[in-house]
Amino acid sequence: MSSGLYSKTQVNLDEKIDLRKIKPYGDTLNDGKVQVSFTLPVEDGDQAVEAAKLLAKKMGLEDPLVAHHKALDKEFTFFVVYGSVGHCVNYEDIHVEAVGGEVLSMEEVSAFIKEHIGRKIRVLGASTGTDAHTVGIDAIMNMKGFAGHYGLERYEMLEALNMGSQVTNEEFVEKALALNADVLLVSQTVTQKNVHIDNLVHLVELLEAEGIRDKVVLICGGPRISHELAKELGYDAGFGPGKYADDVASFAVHEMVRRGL
Ligand code: B12
Repeated sequence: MSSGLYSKTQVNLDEKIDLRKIKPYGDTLNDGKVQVSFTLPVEDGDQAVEAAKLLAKKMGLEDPLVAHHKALDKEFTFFVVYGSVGHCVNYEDIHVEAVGGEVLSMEEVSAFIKEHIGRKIRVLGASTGTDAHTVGIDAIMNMKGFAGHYGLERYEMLEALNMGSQVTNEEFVEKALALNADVLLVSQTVTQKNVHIDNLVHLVELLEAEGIRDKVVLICGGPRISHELAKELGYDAGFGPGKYADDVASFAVHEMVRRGL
């Protein structure tokens, strides 16, 4: 990360960027332009547009402009509003808890396992609780992979089983015990009413009750999962969008070796 003032040469900026006070960039540096979208439970029309504008002002947007409004049905309207924010953040003060560590290729993961663990690793994954979304866990596990990254099922030194979606925590733990799994992968996509938090915590409690929490590498992932949240909930790591099988496998094998599993 750079510090203090610097100039970006790839865009035509005649001002210096001060990383201690960054604001959104719209048309010009520091104009603070943002776009927000939301739905209001009212019929589309002039009054609804005014309501959206007022709400945007209350959110702190200056000069809000309702750029788009569309009736979803008779009682709901969707809005896109542009405006400027006056706030800025100090980029240099931000410290993010990230998984970190070296990311190995699929072949390097296999070589690493052969050299440091000396046996195949058993990986169990599922989208748990009531969550019906499978694409995230499939992206990590399926043989064919996702976005150019082969999934864990293709890794020579991994035995990977994907249980699919809506797997209860009890079924998941039962399977983990039956397989003597080394690595557990949990996907959570629905976060409404924090259902993912309750579900993820419940799984940790079950693993602890069975006495196997310390014997596995426990990883969760999903569009709204951060490493920081995962750690808070008692997981070893958390992965969100833009992370693939190689990120997960690299973390898991290093973690196994680090903990002597
Ligand atoms: C496809 C989809 C569906 C499909 C799912 C089909 C299937 N077989 O999976 C269907 C139509 C069934 C569906 C249903 C529902 N859906 Co839906 N769905 C989506 C949609 C359009 C795409 C999700 C997706 O596939 N993303 C692609 C994958 C690859 O991305 P990803 O999950 O983020 O995965 C990446 C990372 O997060 C990470 N990752 C993910 N999991 C894991 C796990 C581990 C271990 C690791 C390491 C990494 C990892 O790696 C992946 C690759 O980088 C999203 C909206 C959107 N555009 O995102 C809504 C969305 C997720 N759905 C939503 C909702 C609300 C629902 C329903 C509740 C709707 C309803 N009222 O019935 C139901 C779910 C019911 C239930 N019981 O779960 C909301 C969730 C809101 C929230 N935050 O809670 C979204 C965001 C739509 C929205 N804007 O409202 N849905």
